[in-house]
Amino acid sequence: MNANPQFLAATATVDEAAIQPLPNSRKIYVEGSRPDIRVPMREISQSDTPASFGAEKNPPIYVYDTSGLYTDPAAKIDIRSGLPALRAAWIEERGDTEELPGPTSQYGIERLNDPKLAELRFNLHRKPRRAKAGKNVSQMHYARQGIITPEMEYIAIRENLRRKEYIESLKASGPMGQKLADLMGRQHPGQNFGASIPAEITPEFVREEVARGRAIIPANINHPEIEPMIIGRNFLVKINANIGNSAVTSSIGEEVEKMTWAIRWGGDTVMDLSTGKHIHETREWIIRNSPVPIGTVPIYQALEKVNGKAEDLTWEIFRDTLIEQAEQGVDYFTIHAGVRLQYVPLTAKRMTGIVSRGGSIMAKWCLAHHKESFLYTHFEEICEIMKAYDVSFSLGDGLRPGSIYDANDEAQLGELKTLGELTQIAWKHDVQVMIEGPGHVPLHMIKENMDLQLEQCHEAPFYTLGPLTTDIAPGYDHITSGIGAATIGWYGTAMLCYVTPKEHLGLPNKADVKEGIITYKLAAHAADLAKGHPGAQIRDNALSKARFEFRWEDQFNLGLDPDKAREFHDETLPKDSAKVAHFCSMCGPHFCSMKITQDVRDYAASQGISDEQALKQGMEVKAVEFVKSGAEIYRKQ
Ligand code: IRN
Ligand code: FE2
Repeated sequence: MNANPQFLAATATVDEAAIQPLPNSRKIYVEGSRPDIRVPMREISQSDTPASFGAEKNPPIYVYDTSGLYTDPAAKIDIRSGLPALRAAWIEERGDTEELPGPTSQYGIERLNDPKLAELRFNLHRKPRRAKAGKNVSQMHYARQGIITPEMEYIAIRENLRRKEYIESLKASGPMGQKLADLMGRQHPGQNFGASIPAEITPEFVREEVARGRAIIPANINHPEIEPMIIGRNFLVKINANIGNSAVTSSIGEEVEKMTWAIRWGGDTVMDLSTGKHIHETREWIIRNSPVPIGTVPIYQALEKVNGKAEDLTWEIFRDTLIEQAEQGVDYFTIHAGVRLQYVPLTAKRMTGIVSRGGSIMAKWCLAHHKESFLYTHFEEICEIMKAYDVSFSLGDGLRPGSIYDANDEAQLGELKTLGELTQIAWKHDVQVMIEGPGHVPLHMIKENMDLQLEQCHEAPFYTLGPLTTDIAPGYDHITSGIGAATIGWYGTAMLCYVTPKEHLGLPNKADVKEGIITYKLAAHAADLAKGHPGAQIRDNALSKARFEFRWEDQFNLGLDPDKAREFHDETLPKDSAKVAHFCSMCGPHFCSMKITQDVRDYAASQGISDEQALKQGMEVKAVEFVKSGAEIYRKQ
């Protein structure tokens, strides 16, 4: 990374392309019980059904929006001052926190006093907050006292996506609307393996799930900029995108840009895995500009502080790092406290040993000192820090399998059991917890992994890296893992950590980040559908209808990646007229099944018979018609 602090000024503007609203999309805000609860959603508008299909009005649909103010044309974006502190009033009015005069971590104080860093220092006047002595400011603590926070209400509105209102307004719009409401509202029941998702998410339901530990709301009091979200198996499946510089690449500006890019395509949380120089400053810039929760792996930075020598790590250095990051506003910490001394020898039998970075750092420390991990022995003290800022645990899977060969082995399952014990300790402190999972697991072993996690970790949300379902496709591991992610999401995993095409090969660039996100968005949605998440199918139904009616623009815009869909369509049929054509280049004009089906329906309607009867009775007649019309098209060309 460039040593000259000036580099930041040069790159500190948001990429214009990344902040345009998506095509035919508009950001709307749904207001809650108070005017400062304004929940963003993306409204995608559609064109009318062509006359030949019945000239219906297709009302806009609403989708989950993670992109923050960046896609709101009314917002003024200045990444040098950061996003507005949406939650500041909610945090303050609870009366249980206090503003500190400045950072209290030793490292934070050093950075603040280093004149060489003046240019890189973000938002000089921001003062960190901390719980008042004896107070616990976690969402779980409030939930367990029966308090519904504004964050919980916000989340309830967000998860419902105006589905009920959408269906009601369709119904109210006349007979055509009623028909549409029926079409849009119908979905397969799904199979959810014990999850229980209500038809309508209420703030009280959010509270109950958080109190029970079945869901978490990552929301550090020092990250008031976030738009609250929830991770739990009775809610929409979420995805995480990893970003971060290494010693060799990227600048702060680039990392901020990767974050805005990741949320544009649907990243629900972002993890900053930076290990290079200026980690502290990079993180500050990312947090101040991020509307989604930010996670980190604090042991990475602690390791930097001891110049990469794992054996030199101490509890004191780690503790100071936790406080430093908690005061900056990190919303969840990956902590590999399940890597216990006794498990390390079990990894000797493996094909690929320990593949987790954090896991290998801790294993090395344990072996070098022949001592139990300080993360494990100081776990209660870590809980004390977590509850003073409301940082959630993401208990790391330091012993996850790094190959199909090692899947569900003793080391992995031993660690999982320990993570379950630690969960109960954290819950004793009302600290929020999710559990990280693998890794590499073949399809037939995924269910066992999920079931064990639910049982041993007492239904704390599972957060898995894929898993990759085969090892034979370097370059395509977003796909090998997307298959596993959809599967484990269906079984009950609450958040899926994305894998990009560069997995095992190199650091992802912007294109890889997008590819990883879209792949994981579709895996998460496939899981929601399979679980029968209420209303999940509305978007599928809308897109299918657009596809059937040859509303090409709507088909692109309702999809996860409108740009790519349009680009692919343009490759073979570039003309504007092709966007209204009743065929695509895949089958051409003569073999389009959708067109043929519509012809069958029209024929049935004209004969006053059902589609099936039409198919039976009219086959021969239709056959002759098709030959004729086909011949006509040939002549025209
Ligand atoms: C997610 C589930 N299991 C692991 N992860 C992610 O892997 C975690 O959230 C973080 O982004 C990264 C940590 O990697 P190491 O340190 O375990 O390799
Ligand atoms: Fe791997």
